Amino acid sequence: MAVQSAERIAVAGNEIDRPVPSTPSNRLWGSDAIAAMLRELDIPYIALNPGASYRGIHDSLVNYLGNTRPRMLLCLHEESAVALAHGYAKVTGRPMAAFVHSNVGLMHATMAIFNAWCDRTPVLVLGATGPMDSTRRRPWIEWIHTARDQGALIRNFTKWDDQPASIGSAQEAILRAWLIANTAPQGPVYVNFDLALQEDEINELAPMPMVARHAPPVAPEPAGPLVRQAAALLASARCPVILAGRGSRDPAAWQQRIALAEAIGAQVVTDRKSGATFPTDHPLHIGGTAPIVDADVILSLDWVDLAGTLRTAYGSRPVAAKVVQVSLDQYVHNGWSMDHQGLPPIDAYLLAEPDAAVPPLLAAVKELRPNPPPMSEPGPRPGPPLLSALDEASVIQVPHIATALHAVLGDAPATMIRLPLSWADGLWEFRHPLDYLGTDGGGGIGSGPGMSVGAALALRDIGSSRLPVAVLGDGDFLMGVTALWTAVRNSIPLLVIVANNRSFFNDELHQERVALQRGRPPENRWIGQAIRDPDIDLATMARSQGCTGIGPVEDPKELVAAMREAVAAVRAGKVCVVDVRVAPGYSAGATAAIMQRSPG
Ligand SMILES: Cc1ncc(C[n+]2csc(CCOP(=O)(O)OP(=O)(O)O)c2C)c(N)n1
Ligand SMILES: [Mg+2]
Repeated sequence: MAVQSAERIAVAGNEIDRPVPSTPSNRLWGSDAIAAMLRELDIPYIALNPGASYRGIHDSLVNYLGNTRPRMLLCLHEESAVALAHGYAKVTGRPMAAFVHSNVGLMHATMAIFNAWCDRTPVLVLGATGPMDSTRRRPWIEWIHTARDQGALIRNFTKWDDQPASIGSAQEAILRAWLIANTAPQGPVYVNFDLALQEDEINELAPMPMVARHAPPVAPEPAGPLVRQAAALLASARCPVILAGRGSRDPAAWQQRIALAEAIGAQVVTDRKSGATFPTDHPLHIGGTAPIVDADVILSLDWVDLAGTLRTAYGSRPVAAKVVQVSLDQYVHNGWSMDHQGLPPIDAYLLAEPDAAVPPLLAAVKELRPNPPPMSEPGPRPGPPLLSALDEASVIQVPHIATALHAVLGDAPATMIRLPLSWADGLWEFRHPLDYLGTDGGGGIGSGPGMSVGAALALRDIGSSRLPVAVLGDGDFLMGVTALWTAVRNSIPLLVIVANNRSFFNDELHQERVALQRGRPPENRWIGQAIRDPDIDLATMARSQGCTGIGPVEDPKELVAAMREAVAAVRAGKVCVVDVRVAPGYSAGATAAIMQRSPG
């Protein structure tokens, strides 16, 4: 078949990169059967950076499947490709795929895979190698494309990987990987395709595994006696606390969590690492972990680092409260990474997903305690500075970003996809599970732009009217900035606000702390940290990729106008970046000083 150039068709901002049809032919290649399996699973997208190791499958995706279901999302870096898939799954709870080139592409992708692993988020990572048959290798290049055990690069932070040796086993591997990724605790998986397997001609498409008979298992309910034991503790608690950790985006599960807290009058603590799991403006929601030490019963709903949180509250004293743990997490602890965190004392252990455990717990609690305790009036809560603060301030502080965005958005729904370390609790209320999506999981910066694009893509595809907003640190933005090109290319509306303190500032604080401990000059903290001289023009970086770029905004009085322009651009379908030069400093004390305290 003659090689034809692809036609680029832009249709309603959604359908691009449509290939010219191939001449009908009976000839088939192994990669066609592999691509057909991806179609069978109805995988919507493959974020990728190309490479010759998977040129066979690349051809099949374009010329056999017509670049639809799955559709390619070209990324400028493999780390963005996986981060994009991570962000997508954060919204949908279901994986999309990311394809990375042999060895080197996977090496680029490793941090993003680690992030997805620690965030217990499903991503189907696909890769390639070989040919494993050395007699078939092209000189040099196919030797450096081949590793004896490529999956070893990421095996310690994936749930499963495989390198299938036949088409039948490749199809089964994709299906198995899909199932494992989708089963709680969710996580990334890796399937690696031999180049020869992809490029060998095949006679026919053998019958494929029946996807309908391989549905991901339904989340198991915790055992009845354990539910009753935990419910007895909760129902008789005088001062219960719920630590609402990892949770789904399901609004029904959200309501059940609220009902359980109200049924026992529990104070509820949420975690910025996890997405929104409880309404932050609910009278029972408490900012910070202070009430833990007074609790007589603590219910952890898959709280990240329960042992560490208890240790912070109790110090070296024994944990006085009874502890109920609801988590499946130990199923993925493997001993390589310590992301299993400390070992907490537990009095009732419900080995279940919180979404599956809360309804039976609620039912059992209601039987034991039909009348919920009265709810006390909410105390004063911190809120963003008043609008007038923007007229009075001489420099922009991070909380002013919330003030300006509030002023422009009013009550219009938004999804805060990411928030930086400098974002204080109370600056934004979360009233729905899609109001906030949590952090990167593995602490790997540079993930912010890619994850934001993936989440914004998912929000677009589910038809959400929410404004997709990511507030990113400048360091995070700069490491992953080229992910934004993929958003522009694919008409994915997104607002990125860079809280630009022109520094890897978190680490300036570390240097300051160390210097103070050692009696050395803390004023040197910026050396090797500040991103200045030259200052980087972030708005130009954004514009160079086709985004709307606004800023640098340095005057607090100009912040609302900048946000207004940005929100209008995103509502018109654009990717917009606002470079907000913020004061370098985000100690809790400094932030608290400019926050207003509003009654309830
Ligand atoms: C890949 C990676 N490299 C380095 C770090 C260490 N680190 C943690 S926070 C941080 C600074 C982040 O800078 P920025 O995004 O600008 O946020 P800021 O602290 O300035 O608010 C760094 C370098 C990391 N977490 N991940
Ligand atoms: Mg910074």
